[in-house]
Amino acid sequence: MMEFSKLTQALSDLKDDEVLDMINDFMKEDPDEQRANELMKAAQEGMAVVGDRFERGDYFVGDLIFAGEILTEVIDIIKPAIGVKTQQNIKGKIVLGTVKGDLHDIGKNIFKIMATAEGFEVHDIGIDQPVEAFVEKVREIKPDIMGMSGVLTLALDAMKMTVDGLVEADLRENLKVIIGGNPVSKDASENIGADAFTTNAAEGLMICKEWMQK
Ligand code: B12
Repeated sequence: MMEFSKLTQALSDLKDDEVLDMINDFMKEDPDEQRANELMKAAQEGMAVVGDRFERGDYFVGDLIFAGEILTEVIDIIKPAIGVKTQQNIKGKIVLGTVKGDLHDIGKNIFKIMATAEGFEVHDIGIDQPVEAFVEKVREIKPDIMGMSGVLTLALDAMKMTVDGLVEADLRENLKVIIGGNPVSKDASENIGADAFTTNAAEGLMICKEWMQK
């Protein structure tokens, strides 16, 4: 059985071979969705340590890049476990993207894998997306939900501007907005004008499913 704390440790120490060996062994356990989500949490904690070490000057940008590459490989391997198709056949549409100024996309991609597997039609517009890109996609697709991702503190301003842009374009009504990423909080969510916030993709998915059932 995988010990999640060991994964957090190996990832934060950037021991790529060790991490990948652990992940491959984990997949042999035939993990259910809950175990896969626990693994995601452990990986997220490992990335937080990487971030802290970067802030302290022990790690450099190259280390952030490397950590991102390791986690992307991890997600690729565990995709079958986190993207488990259910019988629910939800028909909702989601427009998803990382907001202007922010290039981080691993968390967004995790949410996309989970939501797609759950039956949502996800339109991912990518990273560093300006207000107009979200507004145009919402106008075109007429989604039930718009998801914004961002891990920089600055992303919160971009999220607010994006919601303001939707209001200006008269597209905010009949649309649920959820924000995700490290800096989001209840206060930030209220200030941005979102309907929900989360720092956990599985929780975000649950919120979206509840919205569709109403
Ligand atoms: C990897 C990484 C990078 C990689 C990103 C690679 C990639 N493809 O994404 C690279 C090297 C590109 C990078 C660059 C930079 N980074 Co960086 N990075 C990180 C790091 C270590 C991990 C991020 C990550 O992937 N976390 C793991 C994922 C799984 O977690 P998550 O994003 O929170 O996502 C989860 C949930 O939040 C949720 N979720 C996320 N989005 C959404 C959306 C929706 C709709 C929903 C429902 C859910 C959801 O689901 C996910 C799974 O549960 C963080 C540290 C940290 N604490 O996060 C720093 C961090 C975010 N980076 C930081 C910095 C400073 C930078 C740079 C400025 C460095 C530099 N000097 O160049 C640049 C900025 C580039 C830019 N303009 O965006 C700072 C930000 C500080 C701040 N307060 O703003 C951090 C916090 C590190 C630190 N402690 O200093 N970075």
